[in-house]
Amino acid sequence: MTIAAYTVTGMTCGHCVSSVKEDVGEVPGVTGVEVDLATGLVTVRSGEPVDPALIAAAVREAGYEVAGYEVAGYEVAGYETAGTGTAGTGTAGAP
Ligand SMILES: [Cu+2]
Repeated sequence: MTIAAYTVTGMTCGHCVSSVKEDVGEVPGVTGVEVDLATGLVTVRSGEPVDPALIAAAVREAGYEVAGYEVAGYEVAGYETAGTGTAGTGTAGAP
């Protein structure tokens, strides 16, 4: 399983969270989406790595922007990662 953490900007309320969850959840291969409204962190679980461009497109479709992302705790080239946290260590949410 792959866990990727995306930093999404522009979300302000529960409706925003729902929109992002819905659109990102429709990306092929995605098995789970968790959103932390306070931090803008969107945790995406998938069986195999999903092209970040597809996630970014889904986020944009929902009306928001991806500011950065990390896969399994390390920074990935292509987006400027906001912050240096270590999301993706498997602690986001109980099974
Ligand atoms: Cu909202």
